[in-house]
Amino acid sequence: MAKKALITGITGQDGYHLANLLNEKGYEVYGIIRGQHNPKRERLEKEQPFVKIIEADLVDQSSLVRALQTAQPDEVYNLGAISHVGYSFKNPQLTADVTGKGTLNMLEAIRAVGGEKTIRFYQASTSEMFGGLDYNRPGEGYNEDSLFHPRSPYGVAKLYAHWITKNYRESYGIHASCGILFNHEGERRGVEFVTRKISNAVARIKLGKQDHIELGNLDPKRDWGYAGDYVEGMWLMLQQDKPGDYVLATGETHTIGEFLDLAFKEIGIEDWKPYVKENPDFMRPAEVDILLGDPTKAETVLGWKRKVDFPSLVKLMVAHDLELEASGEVLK
Ligand code: NAP
Ligand code: F7E
Repeated sequence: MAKKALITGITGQDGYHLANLLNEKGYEVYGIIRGQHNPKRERLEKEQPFVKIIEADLVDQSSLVRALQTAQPDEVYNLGAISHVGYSFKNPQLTADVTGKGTLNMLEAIRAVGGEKTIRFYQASTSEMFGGLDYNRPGEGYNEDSLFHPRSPYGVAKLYAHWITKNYRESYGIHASCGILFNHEGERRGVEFVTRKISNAVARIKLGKQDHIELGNLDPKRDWGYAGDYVEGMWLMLQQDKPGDYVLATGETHTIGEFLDLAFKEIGIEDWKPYVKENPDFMRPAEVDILLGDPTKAETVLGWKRKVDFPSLVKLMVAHDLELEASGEVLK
């Protein structure tokens, strides 16, 4: 019998990669779509027709109960969230409801259908919970034992989701694991995130469709990996006999300036400064200055390792956007 998986956040970057991975592994894949006319539904139906769509919303627990009753999943991957840090400052209560309490709603739905012993649960935790104040393990990278100090409503909501997942593991014996994932990017990254914003702008500049890009703070450093590698780690967590928490990261950190260097070099431009304008609208009330992860536990216990390195990541994103922009297709 094929295993069954239910994914929240199926229309997001990770949902796309994870659905493909599980499909390749022979899973029956169910995906939750929210909204009465979600514009991303058409694309999902076209690109991933194997996904069985269920209409539900993380803020509506009754809809999650029905989704579980329909899918009868062996595994639930909770990727759905308000995931943009800047947006979370503008909509903090919505972020708490979706990103924080949405996780509780799903865990309670699992209890409501009596799935504590039969359903394995993955929670999409984040490096944003660490907050980037480099006082924990200076220079060594955050690991599963590092202190948390979230710096945004998003980070705080994710920390609640992280701890309620651990609490339900300890209280009700649910096989629930948290992947503490550092930034991961790729050709399906939303254009509201800095890497995709840059790769897309670089492609458009090359094709003469725009002449500059407006960005906020260029100094922060991030541990950037490729999303396709990270969904493999999510799946591995749920295949372990025991649940646990794992950092997935590359162990390297780079500034936005370094991303710009490599991206502009792909179109033959050595000095990007004339093409980049500072715009305070993209700055945040509190910034996470540096994120660097230590994936030793995932590498040792899960046998997980990222395959795509930083220069290859930038290259693949720019190449993808050059093709997309040249084709005239609308960026979705
Ligand atoms: P993403 O592209 O922003 O996707 C977020 C998904 O959540 C979308 O499918 C969105 O649906 C869905 N969603 C939003 N509100 C919802 C609601 N009320 N009910 C149900 N679904 C809802 O995010 P991602 O990059 O794929 O990340 C996946 C998860 O990992 C997120 O939880 C994110 O916070 C977390 N994470 C991401 C990273 C990273 O670097 N990418 C790192 C650590 C953790 P719509 O399409 O309808 O808006
Ligand atoms: O910002 C700076 C910005 O929005 C990265 C999410 O997936 O990863 C992501 O969160 C950095 C920040 O990602 C612009 O201030 C400058 O320092 O691409 P981002 P993020 O905030 O790191 C974590 C791990 C998650 O969990 C989140 O869900 O870039 N920056 N100028 C800018 N950022 C944006 N978005 N736009 C700019 O114009």
